[in-house]
Amino acid sequence: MRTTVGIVGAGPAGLLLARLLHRSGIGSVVLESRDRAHVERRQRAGVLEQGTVDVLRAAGAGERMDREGLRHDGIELRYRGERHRIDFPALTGGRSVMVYAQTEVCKDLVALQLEEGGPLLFEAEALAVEGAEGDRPRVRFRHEGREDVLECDYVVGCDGFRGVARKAVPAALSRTYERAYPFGWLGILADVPPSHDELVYARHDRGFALLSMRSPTVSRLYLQVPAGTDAGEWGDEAIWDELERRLETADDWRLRRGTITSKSVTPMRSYVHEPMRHGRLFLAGDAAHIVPPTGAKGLNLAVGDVVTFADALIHLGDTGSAERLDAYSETCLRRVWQAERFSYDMTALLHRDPAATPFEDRVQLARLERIASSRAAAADLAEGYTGFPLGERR
Ligand code: RFL
Ligand code: PHB
Repeated sequence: MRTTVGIVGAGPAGLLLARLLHRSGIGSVVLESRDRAHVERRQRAGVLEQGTVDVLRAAGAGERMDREGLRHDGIELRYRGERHRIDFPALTGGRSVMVYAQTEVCKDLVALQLEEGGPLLFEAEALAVEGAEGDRPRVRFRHEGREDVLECDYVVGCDGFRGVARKAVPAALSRTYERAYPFGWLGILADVPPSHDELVYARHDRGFALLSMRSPTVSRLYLQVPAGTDAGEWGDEAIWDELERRLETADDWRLRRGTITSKSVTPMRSYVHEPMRHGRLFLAGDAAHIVPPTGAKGLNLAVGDVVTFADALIHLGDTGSAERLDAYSETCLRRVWQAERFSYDMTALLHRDPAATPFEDRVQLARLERIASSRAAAADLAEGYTGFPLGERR
């Protein structure tokens, strides 16, 4: 099999890239190791930055998002029983975010790709990317019990943190930066209307809690738990009791309880692989970098990477100049590191570090008070949350 761009992985990065290329008349083949149902059901991100929303619309993939997504103009920070709203449009000159689940983004993109786009092969596991240094890179893969080779002009590794594409960068050329956190998130989905109309990020002496949502009738909530926690250790009532404690306010706000339909623990990690390009292999999304979910940045970063790649390839076709393609890694990494910093700061601001001293705990509260009392501090958070510019070039 032969194509212009071989895409490994049909998460949001791979699916959106295939769509962007298709709209510009560039051929691609997407290889995805899991089946369609798995890709469409994997519970993950919920918040789309303004820039991501604009990209999905421009790619002709925004119709259902605009109908069913929930525009959010702010978030609430909660600590010591106090509630403080961050007003995004007022602090950023009009920006907001959209709550529309990653599962739905993926469903929309899969449907469009199967209807209009190039091949999207499910249960096609990439085994290795080879020949990245030359001008005919290949993806070796297994599909329907047979091994096959996809020959390409370019390969984009969109195969997530545990994928194979990154392994094709020689160790001597790789630099990795990593931080593991001593806690994770226990996440639940529950059949109950959200208890607040905006997301609530709560810092509590017992640990962080987050109230989010998937729709007007489905809530998504998270609890900070020690690293290595098994979701099975937590009974449903214990989860609701703990959420109630951590989200408690001094006023008459109440948490609504409902049937829990899913329960899982996510470890928290910061990770960056540099460079994001090796020869004709380009890494995009979680294949190149991971952020802890506190800043809601992972999916949005993946979108930024593939937009940068697609723009650069289109520019090459239009002008003959490979300048943008050559600058891919550098262009992406500038935005990646801003998101890494923001996600790290949001995590430190809101989580209980078991090793923190009483002094550090007080500094954490002082940081929250600073955001609640200074427009400049609140604006910094609002700018970071609503997103850093997409595909920014020098
Ligand atoms: P994905 O989504 O991991 O997709 C990679 C795909 O590659 C496939 N694959 C392979 N295919 C073929 N051959 C192989 N050898 C392969 N190996 C792997 C996989 O099956 C998969 O389909 O990466 P991508 O596309 O880069 O997308 C990244 C996002 O999924 C991720 O950053 C976000 O989900 C992170 N994230 C959030 N991001 C946000 O922007 N906003 C949020 O609110 C947000 N909340 C979250 C999150 C991630 C979470 N978890 C579970 C990590 C909340 C949570 C709890
Ligand atoms: C979610 O709804 O899954 C979600 C929202 C905000 C975050 C992380 C996850 O920061």
